[in-house]
Amino acid sequence: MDAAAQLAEYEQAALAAIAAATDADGIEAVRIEYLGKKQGRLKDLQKLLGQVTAEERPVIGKQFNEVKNRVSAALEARQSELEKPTAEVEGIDVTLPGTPLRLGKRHPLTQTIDEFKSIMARLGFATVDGPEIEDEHHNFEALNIPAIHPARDPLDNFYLATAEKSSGGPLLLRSQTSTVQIRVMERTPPPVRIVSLGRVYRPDTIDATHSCMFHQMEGLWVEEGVTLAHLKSVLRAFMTAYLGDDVHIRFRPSFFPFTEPSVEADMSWRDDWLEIGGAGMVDPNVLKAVGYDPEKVTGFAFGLGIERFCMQRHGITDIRRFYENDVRFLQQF
Ligand code: FA5
Repeated sequence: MDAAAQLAEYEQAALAAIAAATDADGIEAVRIEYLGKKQGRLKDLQKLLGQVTAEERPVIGKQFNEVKNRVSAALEARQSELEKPTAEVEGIDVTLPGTPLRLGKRHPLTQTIDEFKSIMARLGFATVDGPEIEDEHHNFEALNIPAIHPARDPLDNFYLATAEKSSGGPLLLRSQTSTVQIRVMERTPPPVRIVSLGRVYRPDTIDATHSCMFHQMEGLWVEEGVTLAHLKSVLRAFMTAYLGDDVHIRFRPSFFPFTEPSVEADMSWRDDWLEIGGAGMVDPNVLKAVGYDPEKVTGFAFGLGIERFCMQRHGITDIRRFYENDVRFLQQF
C-alpha cells in the first residue's frame, strides 16, 4: 500500500474511532492511539515521509498535514461535546427552570431618607451630616437652651456616663438634629441652605408613635430677606413632592428656645390636618452666637420626624415595625 493510501486509511479509522467514543476516558484513549506523540499511529505514518521519493515528498507531506489537522479537529470537537453537562449532574436536573433568589432591599427608612434628600436638593438644599454623640454646647447652649432649662434634665436625655470630651464637658446622644444647624453656621458664613437627616435619641416611652431612637430631617436657610413665608413655601413644595398631592401648610404658635417666632407646622392631606414638626425663624441670639449679624441676615429652621412621614405614606400603624427587622414587613417596600 502506498503512502497516500495508508494516510487515507488512517484518517478513516481515526474518524470512526472518534465518533464511537462515548465518554472522556474513551476519547482520551483514541487520542493516545491515533495522535499520541510517543508511539501513536500518526507517529508511525510520519516515518513514511522519509521513505517516499523526492518528487512525492511535497505531495505526501501536504496530505500528511491535512490528515493530521482534520483528525485533531474532529477529536477536539468530540472532546468538548463529551464535556458538556448532561441533563443530570450529581443529582441536579439542570434543565429544570430555576427558582428566583430573593434579593435584599434597602430599609424603608433609608429609602425615605434618600427620597427626602433628593427632593430637598431640587429645592436647593445641600445635605450635611453631624455627629450623633454631641457635647452640651451644640445640643443645648448654642441653641439658647440654658443650664437651668428642663430640656437638659438627665432623665430626658441619654447622657454618656463614661464618655467625657477632652475639654471635660459631658457628652450625650443628640436629642435633636438642630445641633447640625449650629455646626454648619459655626464654620460657614451666610448664606446657608442645608438639610441634615439622621438619628436622634430620647428616653421617651415607647408606643405606636414614639421610639427612643428615631430620625429627623433638619432644614436651615439663612440669607438676607428670608421670611416665614419662605418656610411655608418650602415645606409645602417638599410635602407635595413627597406625597404627590396638593398639600397645604398651616402654622400654629409654639415655642422653641432657638426660634422666634416658633411654630408647629401642620399639613392638610386627604381631608385631614396632620402635624409635621417644629419650625420657626432662627432666634437672633443664636445667629449672634455663631458670629452672624441678625441685622443683616434672617433665617428659618425646621425639624421633621422622618418615621411619621413614612408611616403616613405607607399606612404603617406602629413605629416599632421599622426596628424589628421582620423580613415579611421589610419586603413590602
Ligand atoms: C424638635 O426636635 C425641634 N428640634 C424641631 C425644630 C427644629 C424646631 C428647628 C424649630 C426649628 P420636636 O421635639 O417637636 O422638635 O420633634 C420634631 C418631630 O420629631 C416631631 O414632630 C415628631 O414628628 C418627631 N418625634 C419627636 N419625638 C419622637 C419620638 N419619640 N419618636 C418618633 N418621632 C418623634
